[in-house]
Order: sequence, then C-alpha cells, then structure tokens
Amino acid sequence: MTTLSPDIQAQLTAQSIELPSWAFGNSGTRFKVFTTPGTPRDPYEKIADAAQVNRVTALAPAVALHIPWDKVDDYAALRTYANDLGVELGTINSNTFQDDDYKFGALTHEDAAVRRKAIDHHLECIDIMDATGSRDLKIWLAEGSNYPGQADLRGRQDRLHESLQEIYARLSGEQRLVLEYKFFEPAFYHTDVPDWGTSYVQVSALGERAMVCLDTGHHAPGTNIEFIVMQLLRLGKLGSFDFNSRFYADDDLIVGAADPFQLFRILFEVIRGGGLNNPDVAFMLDQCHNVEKKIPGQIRSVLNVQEMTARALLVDAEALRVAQLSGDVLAANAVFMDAFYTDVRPALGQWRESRGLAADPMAAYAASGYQEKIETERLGGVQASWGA
Ligand code: LRH
Ligand code: MN
Ligand code: MN
Repeated sequence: MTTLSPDIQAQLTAQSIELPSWAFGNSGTRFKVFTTPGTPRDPYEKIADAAQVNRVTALAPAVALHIPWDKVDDYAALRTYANDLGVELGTINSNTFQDDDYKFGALTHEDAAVRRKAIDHHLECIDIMDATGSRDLKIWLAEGSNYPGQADLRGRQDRLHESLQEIYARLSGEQRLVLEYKFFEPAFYHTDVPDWGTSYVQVSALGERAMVCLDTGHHAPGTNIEFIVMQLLRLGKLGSFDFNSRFYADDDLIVGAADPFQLFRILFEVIRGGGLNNPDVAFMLDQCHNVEKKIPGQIRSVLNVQEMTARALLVDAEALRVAQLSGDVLAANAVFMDAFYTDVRPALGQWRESRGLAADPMAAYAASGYQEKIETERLGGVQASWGA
C-alpha cells in the first residue's frame, strides 16, 4: 500500500473546500427540475446539510451563500447557527441574472438606473459579508449579447470598470472581490467577462484585494486549464476556484467525475505554484446534483478533490526535474503518470482513521440515518437556482 509521508499528511490535514449552499437545493436543466426527498426548505437547512459533509470528511468547514437565494432576516443569527454546527459562512455570491431589469446587462447596462440597482445589490452583499464574517464577494455576470452589432462591446468594458470600482471601494479590512469569467451562456455571441485575461485586466485595475475566480466548467472544450492556474498563481491573482466537471458545456457535475486526470493536472499546478493551503486561494465547489442525492454528492466531490490532491502530492518533484533538465520526455511523463495512477484510497482510509474519522465517509454518512431523517421530516424543499 502507498504510504503518505508526514509532510503529505500535514498538507492534506490543512486542506479545506468550501461548499455551495445551492448544491443542497433542488436543481435541474432547462427541461425539468426533479425534486429530491429531504431537500432543505431554507438556508438554515442547507447549512445543516453542509455540516454533515464536514462531519464525515473534516474537509469542508465553510458554506458559500448566494444572494438572494439565501436571503434571511438576520445574518448574524445564521452565522451563529452555522458556527454551532462547526462550519463558517464563506463566500457571498451576488446574483444579477434573474431580474427582468437585467435583460441587457447589469453592471454594464447602458442605463445608469439599472447600473445603480446592480451596484446597490453588490453593496448589500457587502453589508451581508460584514454580518456573516465572509471574506470574499464573488461576482459572476450573466452579461453579454447574442448578435453581432447588438451591443457596444467597448463601452460595456468601460462601464464594467466603473461599476466594479464603486463596489470595490466599499470593501473593508480583509474583504476581497473575486471576478468569475465564463465564455458563454446565457449570452452566446459575446460575454462581458469571457476569459481569465478580461477578468485579470478588470481586477488588476481595481487593486490588490481584487482577484480572479476560475470556474473549471467555464472554458471552451480542450482548454488547458492547468496552464491558466499556473499563470494566475504566478501573477498572484488566483483568488478562488469554482470546482465542478463537465462533459459538454457548464454541466456542473461532480468535480473529478468527467475527467479525473484534468483535476490531477490542475492540482499539480496548484501545488507547484504554492496555491495549496494558501489562504489567498479559496477552493470552492460550484455544482448541482440534479439526479443524485445531494449530501452524498457533495461528500463524493470533496473526496475526489482530496484523492487527486494526494496523488498530485505524490509526484516525485526531484525525479521530474531531473528528467525535464535532461530532456528525457518519456521519463518526465512517466514520473507524472506514476503518481496519477497511484491508488491512494487505502492510505487515505487509514489516515482518516488515525484522525478519528471513518475510513469511508460515504459509508459513514449512509449509516448515520441523517438522510432518512430529512426525507421524513422535510416536505416541500425549495429549488436551488435556475428558474427559482
Ligand atoms: C455561472 C455560475 C456562477 C453562479 C453559479 C450558480 O454559471 O458558475 O458561479 O453564481 O453558476
Ligand atoms: Mn461558478
Ligand atoms: Mn457555472
């Protein structure tokens, strides 16, 4: 059996992954939302479910909120509730994609009144961060156009900068702004923040506490995502990840499910670039569980990240460097692949037990009775996101 060195164990112990509250709500495609028994009926129940993931994995100590999906009257009370369950409230995600006023844009809109409304929403999100103790405001913009000529591409970049500047100016202390990019959807001709370059340009113009958010599902098929990870870490501008996996578009499937090797390659560059356990980089999931049970779906997800992190930590960096320097292409590739093909699951199971956790968190959750309890107690769970 592979052994995990004390150094690797220490790095794995420090790893933490933030869970999205919306992963616990019902979700679907634009064709159908299937409801799942036991789905949370309010933000409190979403947090209770997220705490279950952390209880069996010790990997997920924070929950990200989406506003207004997770709107409550008293955020300080929500925070206390979360803390009592052993989790923190994490990133606050703004939402300017479900309001009729934003049909032609929000922060980029031609009409100053619409921009005002969108900026005010972000200022409200920062008020919420003050109450929840969250560090990061995550902004993803559903803005763009469908037809060539429809929009003034350049003017929109200028207005985006002005809007972001006003939002950024309201941050205080350790608070940060992370700007997420996505090359398509819901607009299909152009998107106002389509790529890491645009996000980088916009956040760089704001200041040190503005960073890029990389959602793994937001790239064209075939994009070398680990290269982007490397570059952003090199530039000190990788603020956060939204992890998920995809076969076709922005599928939001379980991270590591579609392409475990890609996840391994990304984590290798994270480690190489000093990003693992680096407080400047927030590791988040951004997923939906449309047909599978949600809590086990999230447990599987954080375990996939943990497994691929362990494999990436096993890459023999010295042997790799020697092979690279001597121009031995195949030897270098073999060092890399040896680590990827190492089954770390038995070693991780043993290591978990040594920390007082169950060797198999999926089985521990299944045996806990929690799923049966919520399925009987909760009726009429709410939809998480799309079409809510
Ligand atoms: C957009 C996105 C963004 C949203 C989330 C629900 O596709 O990735 O992060 O906030 O989905
Ligand atoms: Mn995302
Ligand atoms: Mn997405």
